[in-house]
Amino acid sequence: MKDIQIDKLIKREAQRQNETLDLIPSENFVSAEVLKALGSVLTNKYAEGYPGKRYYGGNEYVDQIEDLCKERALKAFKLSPKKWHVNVQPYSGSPANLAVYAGLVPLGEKIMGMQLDMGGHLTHGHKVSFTGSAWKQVPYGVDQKTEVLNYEALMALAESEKPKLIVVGYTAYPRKIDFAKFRVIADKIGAYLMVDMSHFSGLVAGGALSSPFKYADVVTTTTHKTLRGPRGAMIFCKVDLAKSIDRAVFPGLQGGPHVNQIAATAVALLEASQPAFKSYAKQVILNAKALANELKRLGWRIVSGGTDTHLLLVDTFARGISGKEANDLLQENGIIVNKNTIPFDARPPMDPSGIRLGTPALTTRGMKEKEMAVVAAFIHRILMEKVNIKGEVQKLCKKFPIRA
Ligand code: DSN
Repeated sequence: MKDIQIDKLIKREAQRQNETLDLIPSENFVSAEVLKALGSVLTNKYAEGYPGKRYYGGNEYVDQIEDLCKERALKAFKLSPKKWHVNVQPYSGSPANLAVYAGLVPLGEKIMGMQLDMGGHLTHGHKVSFTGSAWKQVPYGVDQKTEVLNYEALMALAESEKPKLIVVGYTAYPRKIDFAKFRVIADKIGAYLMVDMSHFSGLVAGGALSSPFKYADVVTTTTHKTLRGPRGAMIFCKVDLAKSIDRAVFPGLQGGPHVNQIAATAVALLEASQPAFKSYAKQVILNAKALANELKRLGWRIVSGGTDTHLLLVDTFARGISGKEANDLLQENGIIVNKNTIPFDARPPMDPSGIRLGTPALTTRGMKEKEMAVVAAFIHRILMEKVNIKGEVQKLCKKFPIRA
């Protein structure tokens, strides 16, 4: 690159990624092919509209790219185009969720979503998000004793509040979700059931977690988490909702789609349809379980007692260490996590009681259960003995270089 300042910073970031352990559950490392599509000439093109119906000329190849991406998206999740439609234009997860509400829920109506501090997302109707001012959130959480969803309580809440749409799928919930039970709840009150599978879509594509498509009316996902694609998002919906969703995305909320991003998503979807991705998805969960079990053995309280997915929440404050303190100590040693509230947290979000750990990125580097035990021991020593083991962390990183 001629721009030496940016070039230097990109190289430093690559080095940072290589020399640290990324345990942020929403991050991952894309392939060289995904990067190539993302950095291609497709970024030069305007393509407002949809394939065959664009507002600009010169879209003959772009149309084929978007159609191919849609075809691969349906195939990756084993969906029939007779029943399911997909929109691959959302710029990211937040506009995707906003588009669903804009397309299906009249302004001012109720959306039932998980509270942010219990593991939900801002765009599930939190008051500081536009989704919480344009619509009214009916917040729900987990059971205080078990720290998992209580479906009877959810049914009672839905029946009393009668939201028009229920959002399921979270950013910090380590357990399996019973989509069938949510379907029963939604049917009881005539609400749409929307699953935001952003965190676990790669695990669904890889067959390691059960699919929400049998039960949901709409499914949103980002493309850059467990799915291991570029930053972006997709909205899947039943075909009868396609017009409302497409109109909400464009021209409702967005202008020209990012064609380079759509092409890179298509590449990632092809990768996610390969047998190797099945092993990856399975290993992500095995690794998360191994990490949780080892931390438990070392005396750490794991929220809900463990994990069924790619992530876990550690109640560090149970040992007198705040989430921020844990985050900072780990970062000094090259272990990158994020501080996180735990259910019914008495501490503020900027310095909560826990940390959130996830295994998608380390699994992409090729790490397995054996390495998870080493990582758990690193975390334990850093937090309990306040040792500096940056060198040991780097040594492990070197054994598992990032391939792209
Ligand atoms: N920010 C993402 C996460 O880390 O979970 C959700 O969008």
